[in-house]
Amino acid sequence: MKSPNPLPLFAGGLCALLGWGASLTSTSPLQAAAGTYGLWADTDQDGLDDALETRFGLSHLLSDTDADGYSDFDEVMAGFDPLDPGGLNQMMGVDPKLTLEVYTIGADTVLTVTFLRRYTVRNLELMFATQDSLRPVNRMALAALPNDTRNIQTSIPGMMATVSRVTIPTALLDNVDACALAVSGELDGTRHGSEVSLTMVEGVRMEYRTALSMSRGSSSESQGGQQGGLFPTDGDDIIPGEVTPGMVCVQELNEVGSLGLGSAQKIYQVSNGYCDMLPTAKCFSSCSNTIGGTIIGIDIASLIAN
Ligand SMILES: [Ca+2]
Ligand SMILES: [Ca+2]
Repeated sequence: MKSPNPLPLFAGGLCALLGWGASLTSTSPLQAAAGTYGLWADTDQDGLDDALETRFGLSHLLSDTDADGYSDFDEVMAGFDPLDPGGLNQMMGVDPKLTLEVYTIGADTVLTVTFLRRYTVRNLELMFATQDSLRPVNRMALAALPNDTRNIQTSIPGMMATVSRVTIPTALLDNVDACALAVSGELDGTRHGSEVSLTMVEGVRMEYRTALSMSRGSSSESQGGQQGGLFPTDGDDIIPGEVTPGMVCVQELNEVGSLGLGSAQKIYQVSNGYCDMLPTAKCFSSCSNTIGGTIIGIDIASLIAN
């Protein structure tokens, strides 16, 4: 685990955004291979950016990949599988949701916060956790960065959706091996939240996902603890030693520590790592070498209870 590098190049500005110093001159930004995805690009205009559609194994050209009448965005927000056609009534009774997604395109990293609600959104807060701390992201610094907010038409009865994106320099994340981001806020008067865990594997920033992506295709049973898979945050990244296209590097985690607000910051150690089937995923020859590594998480339930 590298230590945060306290170089105050942007004292009070971008440094304050994520809570530590970042040296833009000493970093090595990831190289985008073919530039497949444009920043904020949402070619089929369904509310999911192209880079996120790829993460979920969806078509960025078709707003309704499985042609069941519900857009990919609606299905992802409602918690249904956008690759499995559903019944006509599946969108009834969907709850308000707040989600956070992260993707990287070379020197830019996009944080996407999506609200699905009937009425109001209040008291939004973005949190950032490393091995050593959990702290709120500076709201003023966040607002000064390139950002975009749009409303999305949904087919979910009574629900409105808003997608809000902000672009941060990828270099801000280069001094940490493992970190987590979380968003929380009040939707229709009730607190909701979402978190993303990021970790570096052989120079590539990977996202640890438990939801959606792992709900289909993974055939192995967990041996205990939390189970999820590693996905590159940059869809153009070539994974070193990628050996089995269509498989994902599955990680089994055991909680080994916590601190921060009400113990909301969690430290997990990888107890098992192996390749398993998952269409559109990637696995790499050193998957099992990640055993013993650390993944940082934010316990949303305890965070929003504080
Ligand atoms: Ca889209
Ligand atoms: Ca669909």
